[in-house]
Amino acid sequence: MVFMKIIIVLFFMAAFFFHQIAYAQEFVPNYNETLVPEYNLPKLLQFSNGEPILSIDDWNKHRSALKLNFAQQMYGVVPKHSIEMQVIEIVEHQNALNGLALQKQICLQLKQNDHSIMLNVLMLLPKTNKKVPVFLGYNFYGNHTTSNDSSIFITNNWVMNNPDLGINSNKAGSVSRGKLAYRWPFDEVIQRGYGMVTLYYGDVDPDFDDGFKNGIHALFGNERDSASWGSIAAWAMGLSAVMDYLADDANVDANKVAVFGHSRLGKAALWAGALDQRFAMVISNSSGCGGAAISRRQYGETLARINTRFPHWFASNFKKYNNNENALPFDQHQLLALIAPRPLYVASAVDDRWADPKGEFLSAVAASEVYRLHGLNGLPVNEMPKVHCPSMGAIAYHIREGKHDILWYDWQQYLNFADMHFR
Ligand code: GTR
Repeated sequence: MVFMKIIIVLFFMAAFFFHQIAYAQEFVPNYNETLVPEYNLPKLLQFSNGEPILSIDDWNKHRSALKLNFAQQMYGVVPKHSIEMQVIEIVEHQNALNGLALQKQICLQLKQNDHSIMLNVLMLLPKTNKKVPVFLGYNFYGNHTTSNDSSIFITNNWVMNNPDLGINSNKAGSVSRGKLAYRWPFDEVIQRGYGMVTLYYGDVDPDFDDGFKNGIHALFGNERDSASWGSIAAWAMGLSAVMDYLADDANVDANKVAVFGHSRLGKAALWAGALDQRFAMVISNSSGCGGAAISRRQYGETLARINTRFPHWFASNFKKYNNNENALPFDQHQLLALIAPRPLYVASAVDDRWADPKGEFLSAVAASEVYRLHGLNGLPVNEMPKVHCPSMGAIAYHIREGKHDILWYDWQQYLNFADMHFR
């Protein structure tokens, strides 16, 4: 009997495994614009009963329902009870970056009953008595990868293997120190009067499918249903936890915190910005499918593909829409609209077709309607701008040369956008 059960379980495990492999091998992304299916975007200025949204008040009423819908059907609903946060330690270095910056490393503990996690937050700030605006965003492989500064702590948490960075066995070490510094132009950001705040996303929730047993999910118990939160919602919650800290930091202007993220971390930044209105600006760098890009276009990465490859990112309800995008009760232009009227930047790269640059752009164009309702101009253009021709209103968009990455060109635009809205 026991033997039979083992055989049956093994059979199902093998079937699941081969299905995943087969799917991964079968998937051929569409990069042909003429093969993008016809679709109708759900209307932005319409209540779910079909009544028109005519005022900001109407929008705010609808906004809560829309947010809930995104949570239940896509990113997942976060459990209600709150967790405790404590600042365990702040290590300061007055002369970081050759004397240019104040560096702080803050250890935040999030706790619930007997479970706790530690977030290690790295801050680089201009040396001034004034409170400064900051950019807050996750890094992919640990704080120490953002700079060669040997005082930056190395995370003990699980990290994704990456032979190029010398990361094997899911363990970070000093070999990867500074390896991604090109993504973090600390000197220039500080010289422009901004601070930079970053933490490793795996400190909040390690990025693998562990059945939601580790990371921040573990602080909330094991009860789950089809609408329960995935990892993107967990990372969004981590950003809000850091915001809780920043609200009290003496060096930070808490009314000018721009939350940003690249790729999967751009998806997390958008969802954090939609949920937490303390983020005064939101920047999505190549966030693609499940981020800024319109799902209904099915260009590049699709819902079926993202849900198969990363089953832990979203609520399991989201899988209902695999190859069934038209059944979605919303699309990603509505996620962007949840950020209105706060300034929003959407950026793409030419060679990053997987993230569907055009789909990201169209989403920003569509979301502009809600910015206009607020008396703002949204994105100033309706036609896709040429490469390296950023367009900036309350919504901004650019497409740059090159691949899926966050580069100095992107940062230059984000700094200009911040100057436009924060100065
Ligand atoms: C890809 C994934 C994208 C994007 C990217 C990244 O494999 O398909 O949705 O998130 O990873 O985060 O770099």
